[in-house]
Amino acid sequence: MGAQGPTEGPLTDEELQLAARNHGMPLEALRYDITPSGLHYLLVHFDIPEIDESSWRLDIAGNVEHPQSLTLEQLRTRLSRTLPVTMECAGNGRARLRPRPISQPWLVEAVGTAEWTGIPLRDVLREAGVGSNSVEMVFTGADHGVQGDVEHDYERSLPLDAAMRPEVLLAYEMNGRPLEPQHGAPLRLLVPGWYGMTSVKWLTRVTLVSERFEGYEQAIAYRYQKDEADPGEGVSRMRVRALMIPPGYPDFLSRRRLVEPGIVTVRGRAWSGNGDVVRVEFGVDETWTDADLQEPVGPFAWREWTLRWDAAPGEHILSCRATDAAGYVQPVEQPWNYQGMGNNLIQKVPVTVGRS
Ligand SMILES: Nc1nc2c(c(=O)[nH]1)N[C@H]1C(S)=C(S)[C@@H](COP(=O)(O)O)O[C@H]1N2
Ligand SMILES: [Mo]
Repeated sequence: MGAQGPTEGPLTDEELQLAARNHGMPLEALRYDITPSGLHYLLVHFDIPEIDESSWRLDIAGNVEHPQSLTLEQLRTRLSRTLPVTMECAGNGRARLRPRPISQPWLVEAVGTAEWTGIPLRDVLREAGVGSNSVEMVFTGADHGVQGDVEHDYERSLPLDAAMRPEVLLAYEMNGRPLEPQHGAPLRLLVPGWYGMTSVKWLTRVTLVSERFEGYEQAIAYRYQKDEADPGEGVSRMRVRALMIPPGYPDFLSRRRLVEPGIVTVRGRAWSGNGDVVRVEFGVDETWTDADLQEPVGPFAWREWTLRWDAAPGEHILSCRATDAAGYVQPVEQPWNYQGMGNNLIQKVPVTVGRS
């Protein structure tokens, strides 16, 4: 159970076990503005906890003037907000790295967009009264386990300014239905624009603290590190990324794509945690053309892109690359970090056009 270093070897039993519990979004589901709940990606570190909703409470604790212990009913009767939000796992793309960090072996599909309903966290906090020397909020989930030899509840923190943004929700519905067990029932944190680890599921407590939180999932995991000894930098907002629906149809086992020659409309989605995506380029064998962009699904959600491609017979490599409003562009060459975090290398899809 100790930390395992990156490997060049074949997939391990541990990775297979994680891959069978968690799942990505099949790329053809990029066709939906809002990902049907069952197709949304899933990542659970430990076990899905068993929670009795009638005795469950959300505690607002620590450095607050009026500590609270709220029932689900009390939360549900407050003024709610519904937001479409694109969420991506910070480890997306990890399994393509060489050497490969050992963890959930995502390829590119750890993403989804759901319509989340909940109450703005800041409304609850303003009522509780944030103590003047608070610097961070710590969010505690009901799940518990061991990672890197450290036993802990799943806990993450946010600086006050990030936590008090109006789009940060205490969410109790996903796509118009009560949260399902695997997505954090009865209540989860939802932090639009940030990688998924921030959005703590099975939330039981929000604690206002006057010092930086140093828990495992904050200070050890989710860091951009050069190597094991490097303290690194905390992972936060989602890096810009575009994905395409692989065109044509697949070979069952290899999933290699077969495409008929002629005009093919290629479609995909692009998103960023640093403002709107402003450009998507589509590449055929490294010749790039600008794609057409549709309106974003929401201020914190992906936008569709399309391109008409005249598919010539032969073998081709298709790729796509997005640029965001902050000026970030996806890398064409593989960057690397020790935990395999925030890897937004361009997607490449090999296709065979015409029967060989
Ligand atoms: N309590 C708790 N919250 C959690 C996790 C977890 O294991 N436990 N996983 C996190 C990670 S790493 C991601 S990517 C998202 C995934 O959310 P989803 O499974 O609803 O897509 O939840 C985050 N919140
Ligand atoms: Mo994640």
